[in-house]
Amino acid sequence: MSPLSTSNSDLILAKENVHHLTYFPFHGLAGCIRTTLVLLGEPYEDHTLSFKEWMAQKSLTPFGHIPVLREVTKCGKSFEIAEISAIEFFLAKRSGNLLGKDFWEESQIRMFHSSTHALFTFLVHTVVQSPQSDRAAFLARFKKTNLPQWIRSHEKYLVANGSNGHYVGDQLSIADIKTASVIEHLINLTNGEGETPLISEELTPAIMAVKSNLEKHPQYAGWRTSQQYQEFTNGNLRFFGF
Ligand SMILES: N[C@@H](CCC(=O)N[C@@H](CS)C(=O)NCC(=O)O)C(=O)O
Repeated sequence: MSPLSTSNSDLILAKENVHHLTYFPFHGLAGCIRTTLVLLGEPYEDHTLSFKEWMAQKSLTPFGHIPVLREVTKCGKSFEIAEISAIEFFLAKRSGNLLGKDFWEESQIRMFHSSTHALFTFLVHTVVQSPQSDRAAFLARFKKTNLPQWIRSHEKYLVANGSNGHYVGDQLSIADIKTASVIEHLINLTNGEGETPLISEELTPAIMAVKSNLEKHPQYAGWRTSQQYQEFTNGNLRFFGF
């Protein structure tokens, strides 16, 4: 990867570029990226890897992890970008309207996004990386401390912004997409038998408004009812259990 020259920067902003996302066949940590790609409505190809295919490709990726986004321009030049947050902000900036109206709005959007990203990566990484024998204790602690703390603060800030389904102002941002893309997994995590639900229309209406607001978007609604979305949901339930 070489630093972008001005001309590369121009090339990368071209609307006809094809976005190629490589990840596993589940939502995992790629929900916000896939949602943003769907909302952009630009040419986009989703490449999923089995674990065997991944092991063969791991050393070829920038940091040995996926997702990785490859941007292919009309003239065949290709640019690669890795790291979830970097990809999300790359797409948000490229979209031209997911980072607020000014620097302060963007800073707040980054703050809310970062809080949700930290919560969800902590959950996914610990579930995947901790020994099976430690998982129940980890999940119990997550549901008792980390998740309620996130819910309390996010509900509070969303109410303060008027419970309009947005964190900042009255327009969709990458922070809204981030929350909307993790919420159904957090609900699955806390809605099992014998569990105490923590997120619902009654308990957290402002958080739920972020989800329902995004679901009004025809492209997103269409993707959620697609077979591919359902397959990724099934993959998530099999692999993570939420
Ligand atoms: N720091 C990376 C972490 C991404 C990550 O954890 N990816 C997991 C999948 S959810 C992965 O690549 N797992 C396979 C591996 O590490 O070999 C990012 O932000 O993109």
